[in-house]
Amino acid sequence: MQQNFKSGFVTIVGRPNVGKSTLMNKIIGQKIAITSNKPQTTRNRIMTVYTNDEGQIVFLDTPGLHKAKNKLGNYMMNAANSSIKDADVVLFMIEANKPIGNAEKDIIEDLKKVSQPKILVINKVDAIKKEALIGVIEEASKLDKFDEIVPVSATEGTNCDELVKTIMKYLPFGEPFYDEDTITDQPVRQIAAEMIREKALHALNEEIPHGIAVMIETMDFSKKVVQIEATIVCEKESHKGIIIGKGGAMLKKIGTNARYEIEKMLEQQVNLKLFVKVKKEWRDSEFLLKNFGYNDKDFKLGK
Ligand SMILES: Nc1nc2c(ncn2[C@@H]2O[C@H](COP(=O)(O)OP(=O)(O)OP(=O)(O)O)[C@@H](O)[C@H]2O)c(=O)[nH]1
Ligand SMILES: [Mg+2]
Repeated sequence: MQQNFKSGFVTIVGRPNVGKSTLMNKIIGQKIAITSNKPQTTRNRIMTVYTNDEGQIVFLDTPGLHKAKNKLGNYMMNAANSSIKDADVVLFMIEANKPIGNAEKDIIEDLKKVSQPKILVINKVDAIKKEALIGVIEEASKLDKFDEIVPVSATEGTNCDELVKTIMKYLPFGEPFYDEDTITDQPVRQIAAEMIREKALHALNEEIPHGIAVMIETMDFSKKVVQIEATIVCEKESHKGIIIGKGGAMLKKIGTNARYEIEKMLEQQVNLKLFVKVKKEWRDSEFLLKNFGYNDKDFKLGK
């Protein structure tokens, strides 16, 4: 390992839907975190690793910061806030095509307490005109709380190299934390469950996506075709009907789309069977939340 190698943890925080997971996936060049145009897509802290000749960045993607309305929400906010504590550098992401509002200003106020270097990432520059971007950067400069401001487009990849370089500037020198082959801390089962949840998020509307959890019941690699059985949990009988759809059409669509993604990830053929179950108010049940895998150290009892 060269002597001046850098390594450290970089947390990405921001309001829901600003593109945190999209950016992380783009930089590491692989789809690990699921993304959607619905807020509160990410529910866990997701670690991924990016390594180049200069150093290693361990990214922590976090749930979008919002006012929690249930225990799942509390869990998500704990996951985001504890990730800030673990970081060497904090990325705060906003969207170029939305004005900086009170919600963003409140977070910036909170970030004042953070002693680590902070980079303001202005995402979605592809969605506005160049002239408008200059105005956004000017407004952001007035915030005066950030060590750097980097405009990017996570979907197009614009300026992502520049962002990596900027992050490296602020990382401490040190040995890599993970070997070069490590991409994420997420087990294959978890990524598969998330891919199913993503396809459900894309296919469903209104409040249904927020009340969905996915559990992998079996994942059997013993045959040529991987056998997966998974349950989509929802909160109401009426939601169950919509998820299944007319003659099972909706569930089939979710299943086909999810199978395609899981096959790409595993590089193997998959036979995916989906079931739907109702668990009323699971988002407020500590027992069920833990049962669904939301059980890492960010779970604070009684909050
Ligand atoms: N036009 C445009 N859209 C983007 C860009 N980056 C992300 N998006 C879209 O923004 C939406 C939200 O992206 P996510 O990556 O899921 O956002 P997130 O910040 O991780 O959201 P939460 O997990 O809910 O906090 C998706 O529809 C993305 O395709 C970008 O650079 N340009
Ligand atoms: Mg996300």
